[in-house]
Amino acid sequence: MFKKILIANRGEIALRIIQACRELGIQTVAVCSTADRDSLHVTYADEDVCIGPPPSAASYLNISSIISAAEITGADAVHPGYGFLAENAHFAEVLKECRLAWIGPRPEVIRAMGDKAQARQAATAAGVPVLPGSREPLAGAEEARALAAEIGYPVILKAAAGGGGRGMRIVAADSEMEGQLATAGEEAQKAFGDGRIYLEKYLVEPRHIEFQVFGDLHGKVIHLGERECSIQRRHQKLIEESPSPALTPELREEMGAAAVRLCEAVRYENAGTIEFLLDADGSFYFMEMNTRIQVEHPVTEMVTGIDLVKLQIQVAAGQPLTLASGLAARGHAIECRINAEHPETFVPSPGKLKTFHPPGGPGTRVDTHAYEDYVIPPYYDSLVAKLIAYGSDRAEAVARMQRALGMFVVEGIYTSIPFHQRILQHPEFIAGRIDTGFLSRHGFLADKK
Ligand code: MV4
Repeated sequence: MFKKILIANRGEIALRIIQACRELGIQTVAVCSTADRDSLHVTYADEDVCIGPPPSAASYLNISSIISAAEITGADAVHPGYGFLAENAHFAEVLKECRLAWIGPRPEVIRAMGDKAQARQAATAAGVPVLPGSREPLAGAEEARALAAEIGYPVILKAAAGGGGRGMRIVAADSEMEGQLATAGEEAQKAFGDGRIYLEKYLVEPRHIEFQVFGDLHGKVIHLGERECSIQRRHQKLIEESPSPALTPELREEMGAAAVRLCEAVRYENAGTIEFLLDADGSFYFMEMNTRIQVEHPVTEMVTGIDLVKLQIQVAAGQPLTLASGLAARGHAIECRINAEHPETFVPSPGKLKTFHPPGGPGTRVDTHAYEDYVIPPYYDSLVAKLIAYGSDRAEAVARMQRALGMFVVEGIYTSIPFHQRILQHPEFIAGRIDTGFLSRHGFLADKK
């Protein structure tokens, strides 16, 4: 087992990794920017190293500073968390060259799945359903128009180097194709330094359902059930839950088996997520793979009873997986992401937490790095806390979430708590009738003056 892990991240996930390390008897090294010196991940780590000024590019994305921090503290492994360098294949490679263990999948797999067109090909080869579309990135507008005519409009253009909704364009008709393809290519080139675009049939208001997968270093792959993540705004998830109200046991088994097949085909190691779109008729299609632990991992932990972050560390150290796929999940878990932002305009609201009382009580979990008098810096994402409610069934989880949101007191900044309260009391949400069109259809995104 590792003796000392450097955590290449900040905020709640850095703290979450420290909790896992402490339970495993592993020493921890925090890294921080000068804006994060008073952050709890620094307070709780056994050692800490300042790696640069506030902008992420100069600190949490600064590979040479992070590797120097690992070397001077004698760490033997690095956990990347999510975001920042978590899906940077180059970082994983450099660590290995420095004899530091990487708590994540092999760099080749990170790179292959990071190319969304290549990931689509891998899914097809593994017999996992994908939406009708291009096998290779598009060569030009002629090819795009011919393919779209064959598939039928609407279609969607996606950046091969994108993911998570960045650089997407919906094309409703042939007359729009040439212009949209040019814009998509320019945007992708600017954002990712890679202008390659592929095309798919566009599904209208599908559900977003993702499977938690795990691979060990000995070739075993399992899945740990799904998360329903349809409540999103601008491709940022706001509420996640497990299990999905939309899946039957049969569909769960079929989708889980497909997720495992793809991971086996690429010899996947460590924690990962296979994202699917689920159509209203029960058809599912591979969308993309995330090669990291995700923000919403706690809902899977609550219904499976498995500590996914500890499992990541154990698997990276070579321990074999002893769990079986699709083990019986128990009960229901919902997560609300509490952001430092105005609940109606979504304008970021950094600043000092004058009051901070997270709720407790039965079936309630709060993952946060915040505390009273903590100052949320303006440089990073706006996540202040993840509130997770667990119940024996969905109705109990919803009731507990409503109760916990009402008892969560934050003063000094705006938060998304009131926004979550409105969603949690909506009859369609309570009935589980949610899809990616839910927020706009029910007026949750309407501009308020
Ligand atoms: C789609 C789609 C419909 N059809 N692809 C958004 C996030 C990124 N991972 C891909 N996304 C979508 N891809 C096809 N072929 C609809 C979305 C989408 C979406 C997906 C999940 C949750 C919210 C969404 C909101 C708008 C669009």
